[in-house]
Amino acid sequence: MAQIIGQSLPNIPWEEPSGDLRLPLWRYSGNPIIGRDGNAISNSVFNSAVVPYGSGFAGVFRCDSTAIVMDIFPGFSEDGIHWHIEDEPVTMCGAEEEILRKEYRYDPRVCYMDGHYYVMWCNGYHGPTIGLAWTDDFHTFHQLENAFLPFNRNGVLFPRKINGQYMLMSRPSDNGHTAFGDIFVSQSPDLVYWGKHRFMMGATEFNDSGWQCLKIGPGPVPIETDEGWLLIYHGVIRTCNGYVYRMGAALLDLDEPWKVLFRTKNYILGPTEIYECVGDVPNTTFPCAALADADTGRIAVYYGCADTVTGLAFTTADRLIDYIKTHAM
Ligand code: BMA
Repeated sequence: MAQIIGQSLPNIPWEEPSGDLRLPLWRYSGNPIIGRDGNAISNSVFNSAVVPYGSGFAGVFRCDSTAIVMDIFPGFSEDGIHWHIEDEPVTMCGAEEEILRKEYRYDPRVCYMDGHYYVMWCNGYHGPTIGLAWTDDFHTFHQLENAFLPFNRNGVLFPRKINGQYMLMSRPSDNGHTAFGDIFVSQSPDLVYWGKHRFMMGATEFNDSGWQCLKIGPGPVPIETDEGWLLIYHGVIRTCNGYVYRMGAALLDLDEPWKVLFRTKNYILGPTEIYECVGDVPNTTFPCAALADADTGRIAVYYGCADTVTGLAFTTADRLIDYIKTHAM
């Protein structure tokens, strides 16, 4: 039995699978849980992040407006399924006017660490880079320096220091719909200065694992288990109809998390449902958050569907880790 190392979460959203599963993840029967009209201004609500908060849950949501302007918004929920997303975007405070200047913000992740909730997102600063902030209440957000120079996307913190260092995954990119991408880990003593960059894993050869042969990027904040860090990530293939985004999973070394122990050859979930295949960017399943219950091993994954709505899928640490090992590259 793989053991999740973390908090118990008896109120984790949950539904048992029905029928035989071909894949280790199964979808919530009420998907999508958030529609494109999730708040007053939204054209679409997707690629968003949630965490346990108080007796319920809080999150930071990507809402693209009906002007198609990308920004992030606080949201709250009692049960992790029904969400109230605020109509005003996250406002940041911080020391440097230069860093507070807003271009665009998207694809947030949230991680609880050292008594604060840290938010990472793709932050426009003369091109996409990794924005960082912390909050205690999801109303006042304290912005830190951008972690990197542009161009970079998919910044995802590990939820604790490892060997005395904060660790941040990222996916260096270009300024467009990047046609390449590998995952790196960077280290910092203070969440400001990042270095000691290590290659973690890259896109595959088409003939080895076609669904992740163009680019990959980290998804939710990794889940610590006694078998390694459990990472859910996205992988992309370019087809004659454009990019297709699916999900994979890997187990990473606990002390040197850029060392990949196992990585799935098969995807663990991909766009097959109508709300994943039809929308503003068809054929996209893009995971950005996972809740985990250390007592039962239950995991609930939040993912963007077709860049339009938000879905929920379930697995357990046992089932997913077994799948990773038995379907490794
Ligand atoms: C990526 C990001 C994601 C998006 C995906 C598919 O480059 O912009 O936010 O889900 O493309 O459009």
